Amino acid sequence: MRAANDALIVIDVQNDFCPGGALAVDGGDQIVAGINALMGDFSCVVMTQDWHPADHASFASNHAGADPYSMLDMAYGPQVLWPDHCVIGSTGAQFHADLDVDQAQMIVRKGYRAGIDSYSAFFENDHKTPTGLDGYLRTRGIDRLTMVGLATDFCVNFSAQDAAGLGYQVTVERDLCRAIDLDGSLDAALDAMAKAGVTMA
Ligand code: VGL
Ligand code: ZN
Repeated sequence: MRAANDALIVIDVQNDFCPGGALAVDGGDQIVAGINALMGDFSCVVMTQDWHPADHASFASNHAGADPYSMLDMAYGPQVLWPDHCVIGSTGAQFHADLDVDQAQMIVRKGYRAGIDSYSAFFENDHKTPTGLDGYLRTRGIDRLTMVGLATDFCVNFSAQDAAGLGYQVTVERDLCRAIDLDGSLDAALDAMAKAGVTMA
């Protein structure tokens, strides 16, 4: 069992990020069994759930003529336009059927505001609007985080960087993550996480 100040953060292990889903990540389903086993070691387990309204600004379908995986400049910075995914209430937004959700004490939903995306478990993509997770962890006395899930180069990456910036000691378990890898985004993410002081295990 890990110490009482350790938490496991399970990022976006949802149907749409697994094979057959709308934004499928290669091998996304291969990490589920390992995550289920690892959760048993932690007295604090948090899951995040990408959770978008159908008119979400990160969906290419909501921008006339825009292709999925193209870029758009938003007020808060550059944004990748994604295929519609993790729509509130849809099957794609549900956790993978084999993920042992019962082991989570807290589920943080993010990306529910139509005008702004939220990759990170801590801040929306303006890097300012909090999700509330920092308060939850601090009030539970947590200062060390292990992160796993999908996708290494987007939601895991931004969550890990934000957590390090907030003063948590952060380890990403790479074997229990899978990447989208859009135009070198995985290498860029690994670099950025290392610079932010995140440990790769
Ligand atoms: C994610 C793209 C869009 C992720 C979420 O979980 O990494 N990526 N929404
Ligand atoms: Zn999303």
